[in-house]
Amino acid sequence: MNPSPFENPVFVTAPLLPDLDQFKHSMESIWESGWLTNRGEQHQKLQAELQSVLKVKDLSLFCNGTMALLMACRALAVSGEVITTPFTFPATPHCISWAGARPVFCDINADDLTIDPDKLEALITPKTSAILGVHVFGNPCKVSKIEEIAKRHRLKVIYDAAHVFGVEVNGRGIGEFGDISMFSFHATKVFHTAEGGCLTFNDPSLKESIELMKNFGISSEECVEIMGLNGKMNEMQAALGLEVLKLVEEEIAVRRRLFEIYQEELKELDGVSILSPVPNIRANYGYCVILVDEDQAGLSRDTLHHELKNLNVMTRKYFYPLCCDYPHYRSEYSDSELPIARKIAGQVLCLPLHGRLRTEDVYRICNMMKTICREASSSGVH
Ligand code: T4K
Repeated sequence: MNPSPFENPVFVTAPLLPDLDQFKHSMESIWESGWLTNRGEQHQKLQAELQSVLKVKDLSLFCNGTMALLMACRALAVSGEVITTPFTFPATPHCISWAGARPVFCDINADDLTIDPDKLEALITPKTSAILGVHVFGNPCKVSKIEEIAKRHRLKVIYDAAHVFGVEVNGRGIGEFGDISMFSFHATKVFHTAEGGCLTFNDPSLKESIELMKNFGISSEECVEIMGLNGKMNEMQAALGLEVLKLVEEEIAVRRRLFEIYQEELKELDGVSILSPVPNIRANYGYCVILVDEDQAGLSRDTLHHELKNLNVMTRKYFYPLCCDYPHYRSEYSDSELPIARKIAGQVLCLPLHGRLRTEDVYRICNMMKTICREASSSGVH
């Protein structure tokens, strides 16, 4: 029997929302204080709490992750060429370009979808100033190898840590690796402030320049020291973050249970493999990612995406197209380059995963997928 569609669309994610009365209470105290932005009380509280939750030496809050990443590139004075991955959100290469450097795309590993350090070294030229790795879908880059290459060639290392809130590698906060890491606190992330983000860093001398940069370069009433911009997080964002933070551990636990159902239910689906957290990490279950091998599954990723959409299941093709295929970067790359990234971009699909989903919704989505795959292989339609 054909599965019946969900009554309402099931999105790939849905924001974690705190109790509204509790949030109103926070808003009242902001109203009473008359202090809405520029390092207010909520901002300072959130900064302190995140420092301990993320297990990092220092951090600086931002209005969004993209602005934070741009300022990380500027704070480290990247120039010339920056080696990065094509399998990411547009923000990653765009920040390199806005900082005045050229993104050079390196292929990815098929096992964890992060930048492949074994292919990285061949791309280093006298113009290379930095490596910008992305911890994709919660899986950390191969940080030790990258650190070793960067040291040998005296390169800066920036991590786009938009997807890895709360992730730890062998007990260390993921934000400790590299020179600077950027976390996104967008509404679609495990932890969020509606829009927001932060930079984490170990070198205390970076603090001053980052703080100056995100506040127009103003160091005192009469002194504008550098050419900064406005990257500040406001009090309403910070207050939302403080409330969301109280719920994050439970959110991750619920996501983990739902993820394990997907894992169990989909394990015998031919040609469909699920991306599992790599060993030795504390995962955050931000995404449920599958790869569809058309030859084995008997249907393409696009067909599965389309069929699920007809049943009101709104999966997403993160990250297709690859960044190297955007018009801005396209002329520099041919179709035969970056073979693993190209293959993965053609197979990847993100399934709904968030704490507002019910267990029965996940079973229902898995059953829908089994029916779609069964019918495709019996009819031979790709
Ligand atoms: N680096 C990486 C690796 C990133 O993935 C991102 C952002 C960034 C950098 C940049 O960080 P920020 O500057 O954003 O802090 C979404 C997010 O908007 C984006 O933040 C995220 N990555 C990306 C992976 O996913 P879209 O274009 O797919 O968003 P949208 O509006 O289609 O939302 C996805 C689904 O989420 C919707 O179908 C429904 C649900 N949703 C969304 C919003 C905004 C809600 O239920 N409520 C909401 O308020 O990019």
